[in-house]
Amino acid sequence: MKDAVFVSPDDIRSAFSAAMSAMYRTEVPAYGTLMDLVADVNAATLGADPVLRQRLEATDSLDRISEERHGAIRLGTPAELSMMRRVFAVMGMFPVGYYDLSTAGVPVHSTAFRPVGAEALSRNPFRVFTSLLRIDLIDDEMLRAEAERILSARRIFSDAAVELTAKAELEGGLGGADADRFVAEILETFRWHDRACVSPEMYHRLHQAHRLIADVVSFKGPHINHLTPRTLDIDAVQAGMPARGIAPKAVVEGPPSRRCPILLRQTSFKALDEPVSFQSADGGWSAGSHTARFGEIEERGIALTPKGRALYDRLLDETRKIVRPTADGSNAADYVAALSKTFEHFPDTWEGIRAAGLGYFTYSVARRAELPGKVGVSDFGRLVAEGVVRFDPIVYEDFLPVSAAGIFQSNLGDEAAQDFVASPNQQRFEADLGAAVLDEFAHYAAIEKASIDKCIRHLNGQRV
Ligand code: OOG
Ligand code: NI
Repeated sequence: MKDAVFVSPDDIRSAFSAAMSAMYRTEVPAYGTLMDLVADVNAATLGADPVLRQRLEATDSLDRISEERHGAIRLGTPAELSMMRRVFAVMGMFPVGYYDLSTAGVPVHSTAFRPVGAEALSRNPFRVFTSLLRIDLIDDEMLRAEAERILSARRIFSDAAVELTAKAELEGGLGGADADRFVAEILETFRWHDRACVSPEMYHRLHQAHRLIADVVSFKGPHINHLTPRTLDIDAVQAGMPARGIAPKAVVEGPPSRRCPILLRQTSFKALDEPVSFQSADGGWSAGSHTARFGEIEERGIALTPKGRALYDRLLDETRKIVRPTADGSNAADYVAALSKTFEHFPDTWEGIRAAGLGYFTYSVARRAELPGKVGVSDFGRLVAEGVVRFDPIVYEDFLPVSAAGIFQSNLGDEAAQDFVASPNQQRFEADLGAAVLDEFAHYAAIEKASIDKCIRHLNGQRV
């Protein structure tokens, strides 16, 4: 008989996220410094705000507040992407959303592998923003063929990683010893290799085509390029970086600082120039450097409905027409001022956001009440106003393409901005992935609807 005592995918994900964190801190010491700063800022924020502390105690596990929430990798081939999908599924992470970054001058398209469902997210929300190189966007045909040849020769997963993934699929999970081995084997795929697998000349040609192409093609595997803990005060961390000897990117991406946080705010320290060696045709090694790895922080707010998202996109667009943040930070203050001003048009109370249909909420019964008849969805406005039903924002768990592009750009070297013709190709991405990506809006809407249905059942049952 098969041993059916499987480790839960949530636990495998937690073990994996912890192992990545430990590895990345030793690989990139500046990242450890950032983690310390985040922990200090979070402790100070909680100390100054007992209400926030109480709320987090009730809804989150407070002791995990500063742990990593996401990381990112860049893959080279469809086969790598579809295998990565199978690997992440073992950890309860599924592809949500499609992000086309070609519009922003970055030759990739992406998805986020993440846990779905409130339960899994609360156990551990770790996600991996995963990009696939758009090799079709390399103009130089010879170079494209060379890049394809180099990529097709590499194996980014160990044999044991592939076997354990297949075993998990076949048997429906992994037992304790297998789960441990799985995490250790998968970790290898994300490890940094300071020996490039191309010659200095090839690296240079790839780099000329786009820095990101060099990053994907020149190495043995898709090294984790950043990890991102959650902060309770992103502006304080941004401001505190220079004093700890780390250089922040010019501006915080996303919405401005608000009373009611929306979507996602992110910033990072700039990628480090790291020593690597290249192998020449004669077999010798020569020293060089490569810039790819950094540390990031995130602060999350409410998930927006398509209507709320359209308003967000419009206001961001308007801001960027007034001031476009430059890479050197010289107009950062003007940008922040313009952003705050433009976003005055986005309601900044939870009830304002709810009443305008801009955000997703969960609803719950706040108090017993005498109700005149059977309650339905149409009564919700009134029940909320009367305080019978309370509502809480649903946290945004996904990413923002303009922000992601800003993060990419500032870490590829700021002169790297380049134009590609916008060419979203979700169908192609899904074919390469071997599955459709989940629709983020449908996901939040379903969580909201389930909470409303539960309330209605509760209220109607209570009335009898
Ligand atoms: C990914 C950049 C996007 C985010 O948080 O938006 C990202 C990358 O640089 O590979 O991680
Ligand atoms: Ni990121």
